[in-house]
Amino acid sequence: MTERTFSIIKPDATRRNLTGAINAVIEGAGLRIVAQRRVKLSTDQAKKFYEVHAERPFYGELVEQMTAEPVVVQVLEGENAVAAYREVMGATNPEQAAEGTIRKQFALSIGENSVHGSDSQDNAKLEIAQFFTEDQIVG
Ligand code: DAT
Ligand code: MG
Repeated sequence: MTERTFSIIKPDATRRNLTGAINAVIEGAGLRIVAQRRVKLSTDQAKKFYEVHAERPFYGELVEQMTAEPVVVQVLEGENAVAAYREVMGATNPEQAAEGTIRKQFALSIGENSVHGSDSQDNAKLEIAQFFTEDQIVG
């Protein structure tokens, strides 16, 4: 089924000029970038986005990293896009990420792991709505 997922190219990657290289992996996996914008997240935006992790010990560091430099927010579309993007992203910890995945190739650490991708269709819808209106998504 064709569906959409939400992606963020994180500050560690934009800082190293890796937006194009990461987009090439995304497109190579058959996902279409149907919306994309570069944005500097505010602390409030980053806190809200990662609210589910608020009680975790790494939450403060995560919010700091996500607001340190601009990010690129994206909507990706394709066959089973949520699962397909999680697969091409690789494991959260880059040491455990499979060969050829974005995190294996580009991540610096478990915290600075280059990309975010939604973990379910429900979360994809909620995350997309935090950054894009329907008319900004051109499939
Ligand atoms: P994912 O981004 O693979 O969905 P997650 O939702 O569990 O992973 O965590 C969100 C982000 O929080 C993750 O991309 C990086 C950071 N993070 C997770 N676990 C961490 C840890 N043990 N130490 C530092 N940062 C961590
Ligand atoms: Mg997650």
